[in-house]
Amino acid sequence: MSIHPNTVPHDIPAIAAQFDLRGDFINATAYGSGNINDTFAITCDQAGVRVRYILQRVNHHVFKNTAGVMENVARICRHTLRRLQVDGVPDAARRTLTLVPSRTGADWFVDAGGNHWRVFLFIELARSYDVIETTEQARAAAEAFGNFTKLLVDLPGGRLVETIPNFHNTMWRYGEFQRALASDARNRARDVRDEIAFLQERKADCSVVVDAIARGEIPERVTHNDTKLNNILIDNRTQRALCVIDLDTAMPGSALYDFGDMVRSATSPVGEDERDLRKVVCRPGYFKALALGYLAALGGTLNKAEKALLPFSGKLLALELGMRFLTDYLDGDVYFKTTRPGHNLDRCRNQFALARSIETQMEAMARVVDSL
Ligand code: ADP
Ligand code: GN1
Ligand code: MG
Repeated sequence: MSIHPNTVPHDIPAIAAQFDLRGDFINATAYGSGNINDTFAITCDQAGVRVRYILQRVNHHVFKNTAGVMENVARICRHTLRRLQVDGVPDAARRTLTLVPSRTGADWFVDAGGNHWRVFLFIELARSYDVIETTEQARAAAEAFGNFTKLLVDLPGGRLVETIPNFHNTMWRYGEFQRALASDARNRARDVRDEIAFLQERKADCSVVVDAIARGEIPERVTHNDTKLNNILIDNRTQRALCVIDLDTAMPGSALYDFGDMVRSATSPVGEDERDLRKVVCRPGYFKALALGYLAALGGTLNKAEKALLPFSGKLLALELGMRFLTDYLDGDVYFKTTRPGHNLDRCRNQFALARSIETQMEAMARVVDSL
């Protein structure tokens, strides 16, 4: 395994001291299970009370325009808070991410090594789930992600920065896979003949949404683009979706990317790391719950072409992510954080198994969408 850029240690107390934290630093622990950024929970003593913050290092190998990412995030946070306050929604500070300014009053801090750091208020009494537990969570999460797109319709200040160009351009991703395969930097292609064949048989799927966008049938919307279930905080007490987090990829996109990524991440009873592929299946009850929730928020907004492609979008996003894991495996594990040899390949197989499961259910899924 290569040394991933994210394994480099940092002086966390010194970095925390660069932010306007209201209290004395007590400790910092690595937090969460994200694949990209480094996340820490910081505990401070605030005049006798323990308060926590989230400190994050934005992965600048993944997000090349780190300042653009931070500007997007700051704009979205401010807009969301304003809207919640105008609407008189209670508990507003738990329903949106809130940036804590640096000592110089900026929204983020850049250290001597060029790392971009930010701090959010820690949203307490809520948590994210790597594997969904109930259909009610699925419905609530889908509604929250749908409302996120709705909320950003009138975001002031123009178009958001495209933080990762071509992020969900599946055809471009296919080109990247072909590039990795041709160079075969780690001599690993020989281990993945079946996966390569699986993907090549589905090459035509990769252009379905991008072509529909190019023809003007699918509109551009502000989407989250990383709607896996652990990017939403669910309230411990009410079990309702509380706050959409991980806003780094929020940018112009398609509703199909958000819905598809939810189907991919919330319908299987096991997570992306599961190696027993017999357990990786798309459960129809969870698909229905996601469709119910998403359409409750955006049913009146989505056009006919978008609705018609909702079942396909789950297959597409599972295929796309599996392809991204495969590409990273071929490249030598340089993009996603990995914790064991073959981790990316295992994840690829998991996502391809899920794509296969969705593929067999697309007609039934279409009937569900029609019935809603
Ligand atoms: P990554 O991009 O690496 O996935 P995230 O922004 O999703 O990073 O954060 C990782 C995890 O940290 C989340 O899944 C969530 O559990 C937790 N988290 C992030 N922000 C907050 C917050 N403001 N309050 C509480 N927990 C948070
Ligand atoms: C990454 O940051 P995180 O862990 O929420 C990735 C997503 C993938 C996801 C798969 C910027 O998301 O695109 O779907 O892993 N984010 C980026 O778990 O590449
Ligand atoms: Mg995340």
